Amino acid sequence: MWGRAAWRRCPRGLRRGREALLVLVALLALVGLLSVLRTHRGARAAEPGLPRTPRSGRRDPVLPRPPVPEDALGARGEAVRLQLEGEELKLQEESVRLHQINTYLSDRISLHRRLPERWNPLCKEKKYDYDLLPTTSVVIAFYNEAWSTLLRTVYSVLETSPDILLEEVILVDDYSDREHLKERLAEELSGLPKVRLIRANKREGLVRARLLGASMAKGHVLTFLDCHCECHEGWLEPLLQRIHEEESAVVCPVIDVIDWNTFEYMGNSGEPQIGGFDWRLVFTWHVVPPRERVRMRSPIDVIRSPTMAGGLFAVSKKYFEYLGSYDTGMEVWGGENLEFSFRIWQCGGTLEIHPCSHVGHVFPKQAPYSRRKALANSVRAAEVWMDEYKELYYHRNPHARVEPYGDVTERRQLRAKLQCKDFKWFLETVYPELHVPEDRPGFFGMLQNKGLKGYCFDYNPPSEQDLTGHQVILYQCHGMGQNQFFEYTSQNEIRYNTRQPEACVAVEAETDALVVHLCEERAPEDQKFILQEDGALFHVQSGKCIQAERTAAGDGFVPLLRDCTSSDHQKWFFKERVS
Ligand SMILES: [Mn+2]
Repeated sequence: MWGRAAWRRCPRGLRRGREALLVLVALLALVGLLSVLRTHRGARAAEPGLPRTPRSGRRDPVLPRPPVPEDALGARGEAVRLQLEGEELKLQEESVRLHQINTYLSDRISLHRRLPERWNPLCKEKKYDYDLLPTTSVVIAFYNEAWSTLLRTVYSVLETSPDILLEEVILVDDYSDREHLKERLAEELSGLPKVRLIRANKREGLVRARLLGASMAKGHVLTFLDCHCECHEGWLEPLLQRIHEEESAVVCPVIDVIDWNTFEYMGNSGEPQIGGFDWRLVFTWHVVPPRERVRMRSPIDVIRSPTMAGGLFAVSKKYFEYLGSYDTGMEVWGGENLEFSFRIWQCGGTLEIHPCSHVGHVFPKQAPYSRRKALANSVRAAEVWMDEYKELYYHRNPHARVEPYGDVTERRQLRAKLQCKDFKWFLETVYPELHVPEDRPGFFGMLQNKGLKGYCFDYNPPSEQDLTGHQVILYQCHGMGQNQFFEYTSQNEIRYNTRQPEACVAVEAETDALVVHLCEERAPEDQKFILQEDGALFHVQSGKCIQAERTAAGDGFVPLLRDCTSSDHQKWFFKERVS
């Protein structure tokens, strides 16, 4: 699902200053102090079986939902398409340019709209002992978010969360400069119960903005939400119930898509997908594997997930601190979700998705800001958690090797202190579905031609969900890995395995062109090639060799099957780097 893979979060990061460090140190000290002070309160919820008195407060939502007329725009989460022209149309287009979300439409949809019921009907029958469940602080960081998407998030939390469970909503403004987020926002929020607004004094980036919010939180559980969400009925109880049962569980809601253009809520009650990653360390979504279905006792049991998307999750505050909260060496959003996922699993926790907890999230049209700095985050994750498997990542992203990623000494010390398991354990136990490349020396990297100098195998599928079926071409070798990365395996496959699922070079019957198909458990005959000692690439099934040739149209070069000769245009070799 491209929309979900393109998952982005709101605030951006800026460069970290010495000042920020000082603030952080002070905050961490405060966190430590607060957690000591709170130990007494925390102890009660952790001991089931003791008699306890019902808490004061109500099981009803913090705020009742005001009635919204049935015929109001998008009143039940349905798609809205405004018929606009002239000035109005311009304003709508402008809002999309600015936010990558149609905020012009959002401003015309009620902040209190209802969502259609899109959970498994069994969820409705679940009973909770509200007096036993821990309380939560909902932390929402934002940077220059549009008014209506932000406010709808806040109202949605207040109008769906039981009063007895919601300690507070903490909004963290990561130094926004838009006018509507200044006085006007403070004023609007001051009229709402349980809502606190915290302002950063400078741009912190989302990781540190969230930590700022977490450090002030009074609830037992931290629930992080993105700043353009809408909560489905009953979203909170399952998360808190699970953490009540198992303090080391980090639990994500099902993230339902809200369309960036029509604001249609596209949740569905079917089985949710779980998180994975590919060897570029890009987050991916997958169907629940059979082994996990066997483990689950019912369709509404939690689903274990190797990784999380990052924006939405609940975690015991104590356990979050034990795990080392966030890696504050990360400046921007991106890659931190994989780092946290590895850390949770390798250090003894579990990462789960609860099928009964649904939260809608507006996935923007495209990332509203550059992803460049997220590279350092991925490198930090690889350096601290992946052991020798980090090489598989570097092979596919050679430029990551030279990316400055700061100091990870403390994070490695944390790993040692918590006696975390190694990455091999993670791959074998938590994510056995992920194919681990062999990357034998001399058999991966750019697949370069000898006769046509400087040209390499190149495969550029039009999009992530349209990965197979296209032709392999030859293009000038660029040494950046990615779409020019291939691996020759001991199964005689030429794998295009920077992405998930893994793809393999194949020859379609009756043609002489090379295309890319999904790899299979055992390499099918049309995917078998023998890389001979003299550099010839022999296709076993057809008995022909791969040759570099100019295309019929004359506008480029392609590898084609031809009768074997001794031509240098039929000689190939792997190279890791350009120079
Ligand atoms: Mn977002």
